[in-house]
Amino acid sequence: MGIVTPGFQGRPRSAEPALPPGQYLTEDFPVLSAGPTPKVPLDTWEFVITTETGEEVRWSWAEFTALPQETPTVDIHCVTRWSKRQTDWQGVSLDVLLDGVDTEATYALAHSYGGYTTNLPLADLRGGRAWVAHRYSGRDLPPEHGGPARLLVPHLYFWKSAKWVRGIRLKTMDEPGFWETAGYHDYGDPWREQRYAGD
Ligand SMILES: Nc1nc2c(c(=O)[nH]1)N[C@H]1C(S)=C(S)[C@@H](COP(=O)(O)O)O[C@H]1N2
Ligand SMILES: [Mo]
Repeated sequence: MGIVTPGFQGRPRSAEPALPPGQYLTEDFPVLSAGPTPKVPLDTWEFVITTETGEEVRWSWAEFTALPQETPTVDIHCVTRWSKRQTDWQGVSLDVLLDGVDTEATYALAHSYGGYTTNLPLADLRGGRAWVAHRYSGRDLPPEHGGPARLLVPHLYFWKSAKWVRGIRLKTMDEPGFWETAGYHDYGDPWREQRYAGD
C-alpha cells in the first residue's frame, strides 16, 4: 500500500460512482427558483391528481402525511451543472398516490403554487422513482427548497422536481412546462446530457 508502481495507471482511488457528464459536485444546497417563494399555509394546502377525463383525487395535508412514507437517499443533478450526492428525503411515493387512479394517460404535467409547471412521461412517476417529498435531512422541507412539499424525481434534471407542488394533471398528449417551453429538453435525462431541446 502506498507504493506507486511506475507505469501503472491504476484504478480510481475509491469506488466513487461517476457523475453524469458535465456535472460537478457541490456540498451546499443551492436554491434555484424562477420567482418568489409562495406562502402555502398547511390548512389550505392540497395535492390534486386530475385525470385526462377530469376526475380528481385530492389529499389535504393531514391525509397526505398519513399516507405510507418512504425515505429515499438520492443524488440530484441540476442542469446548471451542480450535482449533490446522497440527499435524504421523506415523502410519499407517486406509486402510492397513483394507486387506484383510473387513467390511460401517458404524460403528466406537474403544477405548483406560484404557477410553475413541468412535464414528464407518466411512466417516470411510477416504479419507485418519484415522490412528493415534505421533509429534507430530518426536518420539514424549508420553503425555499419547495416546502410544504415538492416533487422529487432524481433520475431527471432537477428542474423536473417541481417545488411547492400542488398537483399533477394526467394527459394523453405531452404539454411542455415552464422550462421546457423556454428551450430546455422535453425529457431531461442527465446521463444522456439532455439539457436543451435537440440535445
Ligand atoms: N415551483 C418551482 N419549482 C422548481 C423551480 C422553480 O423555479 N419553481 N426550479 C427548478 C430548478 S431549475 C431546480 S434546479 C430545482 C432547485 O431546487 P432547490 O432550489 O431546492 O435546489 O427546483 C426546480 N423546481
Ligand atoms: Mo435547475
